[in-house]
Amino acid sequence: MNSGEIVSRLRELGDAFKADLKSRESEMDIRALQAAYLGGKGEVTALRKMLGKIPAEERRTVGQALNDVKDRIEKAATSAIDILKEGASREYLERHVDLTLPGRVPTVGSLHPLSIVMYDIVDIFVSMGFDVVSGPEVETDYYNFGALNFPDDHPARDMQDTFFIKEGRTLLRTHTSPVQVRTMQSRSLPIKVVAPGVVYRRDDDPTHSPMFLQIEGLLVDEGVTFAHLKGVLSAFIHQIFGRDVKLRFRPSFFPFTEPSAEVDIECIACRGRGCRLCSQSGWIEILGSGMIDPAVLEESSIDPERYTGFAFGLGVDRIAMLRYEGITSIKLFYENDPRFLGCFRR
Ligand code: 2NL
Repeated sequence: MNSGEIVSRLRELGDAFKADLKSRESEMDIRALQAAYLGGKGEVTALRKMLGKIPAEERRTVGQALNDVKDRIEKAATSAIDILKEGASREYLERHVDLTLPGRVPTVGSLHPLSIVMYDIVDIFVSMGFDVVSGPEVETDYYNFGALNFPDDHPARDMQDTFFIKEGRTLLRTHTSPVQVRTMQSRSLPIKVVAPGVVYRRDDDPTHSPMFLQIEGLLVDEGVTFAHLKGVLSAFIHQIFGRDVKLRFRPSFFPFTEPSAEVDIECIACRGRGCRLCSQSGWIEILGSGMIDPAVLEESSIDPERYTGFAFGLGVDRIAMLRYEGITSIKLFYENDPRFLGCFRR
């Protein structure tokens, strides 16, 4: 064969490969065909072996034709395989996926109802200039009871009511008041803070959970009176429950405040006429408050002759149950059933 014949045979082989490809239906078949053309026993290789016998000045052209045919065959094989794969995946999709079905809407999380209510309450006090403080959940007897004027034989100090870690020494805080005590002992006056957080008591029934959320507030300055307490707490209640809700301050007792008052609102379910929610009284208790007992100020090195203050505490779960009427058990807030949690949007 002369070099012209070799070149034209190589062209024919390229065309023949393309024609042969049409009858191949798998990647393996295509690769086998490619090997038959380009492999050691293939005709292209046989032609390459003639390269040594042709005149030196013609080798370049023949060599080029050899490279071209190798290139054509490889490219044709690869593109045939790509087309096969694409067809297979489309066929697979059509067989297994119904493209006419509507898309799935991704589920979006939401704040826990107690977090919503907690943030709303905190926001109101922040707007009145209160700072937000926090502290440990495992406390000492001193910060939880001692510094707050609890007598040694107070029932809250009993194993029945408090989770003790070391009897009489460390415990799970039963209110967020220890945070207020720590604040009085570390900050300079005046002090105006709220302490939101989780607290623990040995209670477990439809209206009590062993772990629940509380917010306490504390304001200490010169010249603070019960009128300031009434003003701040009235403003708070009107923002949470609406401008025209009726409220009353009812005398009460706490070891750490004197005088003390509980704040009730007119029952939101019966508007004061009396129903099951308010135990026929027409009123619902919202929070406890009072003027900080001079002994409590003194314990934290604040001079009660110069400074006075008020404090208050409220259960977030209670407020949430009133806001979202129809929640009959506090347990729903802690079971984290997504069907329940999905009902609340801020
Ligand atoms: C309630 C009542 C209250 C306080 C908490 C307090 C804190 C300090 C000093 C004085 Cl450091 N008082 N806190 C005062 C009155 C009532 O909570 O029923 N909470 C759910």
